[in-house]
Amino acid sequence: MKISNSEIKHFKKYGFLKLRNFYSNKEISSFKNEVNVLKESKSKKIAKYYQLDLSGNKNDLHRIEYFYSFSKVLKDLIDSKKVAKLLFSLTKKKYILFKEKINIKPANSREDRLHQDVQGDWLKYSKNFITLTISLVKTYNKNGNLIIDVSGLNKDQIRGKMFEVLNSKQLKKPKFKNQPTQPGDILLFNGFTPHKSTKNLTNKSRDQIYITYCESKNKNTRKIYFREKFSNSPPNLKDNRKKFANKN
Ligand SMILES: O=C(O)CCC(=O)C(=O)O
Repeated sequence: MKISNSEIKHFKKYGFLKLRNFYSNKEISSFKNEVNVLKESKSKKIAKYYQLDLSGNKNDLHRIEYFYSFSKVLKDLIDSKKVAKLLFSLTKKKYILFKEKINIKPANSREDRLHQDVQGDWLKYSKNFITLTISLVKTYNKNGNLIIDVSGLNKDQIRGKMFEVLNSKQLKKPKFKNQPTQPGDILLFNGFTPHKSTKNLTNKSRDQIYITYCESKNKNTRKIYFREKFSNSPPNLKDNRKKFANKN
């Protein structure tokens, strides 16, 4: 798939880009099968995170991370020439894998609050990140599609504090726009681009794959990142926070 000059310009100007039908139905069904295998996997080598649902009574799997070496299908996707070419067209630089995760937004689950990815203290690993989001299902406002600040005014600078929810008042004239997708569509956004998503108020899971690449000469960047992440935030089987039903 060849990306046009206007799409490249769009990414540079606004810090994000949506591309329709980047993956075929066949590719998506193979990714979905693999995600289901990982959901069921009992392996302690991949990292799973659970979160309370909106009732505050049920712990649901909501993130799977660190599967690169344990899933051939997803490793091939991450390392594919198709993605490398796309990233090179957008940046003219060589990007390497920073982190990989599957964001599961189960039925009846909470929102993801406004943030810039670099607020996770990412700037110590690299100055530039791009996340490739692949929709495995249709996403729309009711099941919590991604909502991106499309103003292009906040895509080059960190605006929020580390590990804190971003307040839209901290942003320069943000313009939030829903980013509904069909299976096979992708969204690309950089590490500064503010984004969030609403609750999933449907009875089906909203599953997306998020692969983040970064510009770094250090081949161990991902390893170092995950080592630090797991020591600060180890995989959990239970969301230990107090019940927060409908508060956020
Ligand atoms: O899965 C979502 O809806 C948003 C997640 C997100 O913003 C993130 O993982 O950085």
